[in-house]
Amino acid sequence: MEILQTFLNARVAVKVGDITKEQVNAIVNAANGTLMGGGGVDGAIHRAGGPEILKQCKEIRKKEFPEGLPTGEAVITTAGRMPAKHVIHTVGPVYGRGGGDKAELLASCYRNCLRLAVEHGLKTIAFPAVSTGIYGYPLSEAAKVSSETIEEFLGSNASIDEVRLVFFSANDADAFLKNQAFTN
Ligand code: AR6
Repeated sequence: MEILQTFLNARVAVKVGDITKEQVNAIVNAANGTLMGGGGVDGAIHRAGGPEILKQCKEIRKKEFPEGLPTGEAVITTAGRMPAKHVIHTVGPVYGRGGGDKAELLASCYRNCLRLAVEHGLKTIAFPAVSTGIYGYPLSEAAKVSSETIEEFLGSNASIDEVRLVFFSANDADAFLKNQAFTN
């Protein structure tokens, strides 16, 4: 599917599609703290990428996060059989659960994924709409948080060439485009 719109001198592109098919250095997974897979985009990524992803997730749990990956943080694995090279797994906030600043946690997801990409020398990264499915974060609110966070990050980091925002439906992409806060 083609690009619907670009922002920030085409360093950000918005499209509709299945993120497991994206040809980028890394795709982001909207995971949960167990890193053991799940429904939504998480299920699709593990199915498309094959068992090597879960194997590496288990290693990460054992070595680095025995209690689970905290909300807002991110880790990187292979993408297995998918066209992308890596999967960056992040855990978005559950909307409406507990206290804390949901927007700040969602911003941390985007920031930590981008930071990991930079640390691994990756130049292109595709994001799904983290937290806006099973975790219930309204897309209109998430659009503002993700766009502001991405713009701030790209403004201070020249090494990322493209951030692709991949929505599962045209409706979701439209909601994003109406509510995003990119300055150009
Ligand atoms: N490509 C792109 N976007 C997708 C795809 C796909 N193949 N599949 C779904 N989406 P969700 P969350 C969209 O629920 O809200 C899992 O069980 C979807 O339409 O996948 O962060 C995890 O294990 C929505 O816009 O993630 C966690 O337990 C967006 O991806 C929990 O769900 C995110 O929806 C995480 O919930």
